[in-house]
Amino acid sequence: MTQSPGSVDPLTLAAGAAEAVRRRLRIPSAEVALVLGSGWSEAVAELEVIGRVPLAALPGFHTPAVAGHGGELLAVRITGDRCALVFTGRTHHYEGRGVAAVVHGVRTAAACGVRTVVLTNGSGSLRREWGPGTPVLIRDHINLTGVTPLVGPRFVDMSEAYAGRLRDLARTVDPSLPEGVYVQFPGPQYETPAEVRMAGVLGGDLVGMSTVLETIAARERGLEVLGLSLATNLAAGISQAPLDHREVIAAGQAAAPRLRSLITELLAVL
Ligand code: 8IG
Repeated sequence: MTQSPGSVDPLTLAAGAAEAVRRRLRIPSAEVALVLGSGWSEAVAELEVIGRVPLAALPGFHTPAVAGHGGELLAVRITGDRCALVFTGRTHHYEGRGVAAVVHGVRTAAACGVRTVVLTNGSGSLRREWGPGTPVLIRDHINLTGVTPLVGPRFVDMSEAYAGRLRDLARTVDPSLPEGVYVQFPGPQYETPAEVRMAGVLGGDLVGMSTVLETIAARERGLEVLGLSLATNLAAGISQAPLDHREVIAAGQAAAPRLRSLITELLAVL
């Protein structure tokens, strides 16, 4: 029987999942994990896949519910004997499985020995100049979900949640990458125009429904985080057009060649 996060201690569940990952993927170790969000599924197309397992076959994982998200864990070769773990989809907070389920991938990666996690997502942009298909480095975040994956006196430092060192490395690969503040809303409904204006007043540049809780869990485990957001639409009220998830998928497809080289070159330098 597959245990669900919540019924056992989350770190014990992650340790068990990591054991299953090592057994199923037959890789000695991985230093980097990559989580593919909306619009990013094509980004690993150039990488050599050396192992794959359905997420649902690993303790504590579920098949992601969102169109455009995959449901596998891949092992890809970076260079020589260096490997990365790639989660082709994620569990979102709005799926209602609880916060521990949302961050189980990050905790499992940490239990596999990963030191660096690359979290990608699709987002709505508050900046007109970051039109659909613009990749943006996440400099900082604002958690508007009202929840946290941490329980108890875990006073984790979040003053550099997204490592400046990794953002600098990303800019060696693509100097044109802008930086912004990502605001996680609970979803699954998109924002009202008033909520988007609020996010802007608070200092946000991008709005989305993921990543922030995973970053918190990653920092608690001591992982360095690189956040990459693909602005797939202008946020509600920035553009007058209604939002449509198909637009998200189309923006990802249009940006695919750029995202492919970005991810391939990035993994080589991380
Ligand atoms: I893709 O405009 C994508 N995800 N909250 N708002 C929120 N999430 C998103 C959006 C958006 N676009």
